Amino acid sequence: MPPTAYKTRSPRPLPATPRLHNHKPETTAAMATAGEVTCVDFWANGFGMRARIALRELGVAFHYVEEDLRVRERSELVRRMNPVHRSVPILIHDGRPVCGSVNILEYIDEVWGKKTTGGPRLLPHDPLHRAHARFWADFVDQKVFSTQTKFLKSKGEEKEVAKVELLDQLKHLEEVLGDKTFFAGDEFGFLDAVLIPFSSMFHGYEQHGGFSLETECPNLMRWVRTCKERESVKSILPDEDEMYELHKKWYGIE
Ligand SMILES: N[C@@H](CCC(=O)N[C@@H](CS)C(=O)NCC(=O)O)C(=O)O
Repeated sequence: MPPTAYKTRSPRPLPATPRLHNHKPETTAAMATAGEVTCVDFWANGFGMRARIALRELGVAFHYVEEDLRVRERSELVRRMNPVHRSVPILIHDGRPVCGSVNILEYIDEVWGKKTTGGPRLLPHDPLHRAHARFWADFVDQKVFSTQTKFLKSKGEEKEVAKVELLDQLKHLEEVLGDKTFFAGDEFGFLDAVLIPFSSMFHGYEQHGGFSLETECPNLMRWVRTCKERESVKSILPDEDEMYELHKKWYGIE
């Protein structure tokens, strides 16, 4: 079910001054048609990093509003724009919200991706490749994310089981990537944007599990390094130590 606020014909305007503007709208001609774009997110939210990376990849200027997830209560803006889940990221385009990170990526691609002019776009042109990209994106959300949570939350035998499961899932992705530069080939795209935020926890995985991802998944680690050369990724991914420290607090890891 779409968020009810989406159905509102005349949404209430956003606060005149969002609380934090990390990404000042740029003013090139290519960006003039973007309209008013705001991304509400928390700096360490892997789901939201996807949206922010995609906006940067497609050169869409946007305002950034930080929603501090360390605080229990959700802001009025989040409750109003995503009343169903009260989660971030939320992309607000000309006052109307789009929720759910994968849904947001598809929206960004439909609105700002260059389908016909050969410019940057996220989803592959070929329908079968598009279906594969969506399949593996779902795998990341349904499998990798929940295994990551289990791995970080658990101790002893349960943690060992989750570790094996997580490595197994990462090896699946390693295989899907193969020796390609990016998941869809030579161009950074949808599945790259979906997965690369998880790499900010790879260091945490290694610390927590006592393994080396360079040894276990060399292709994936090469891909991480290549992605991190991109301005879009470099500017959005947080420091890996800070990420792990935050997760340690969240999950009570000693
Ligand atoms: N499936 C959603 C998941 C978003 C989500 O779960 N966001 C969490 C942070 S990881 C959130 O905002 N939680 C609200 C809260 O903690 O109060 C997406 O892809 O956007």
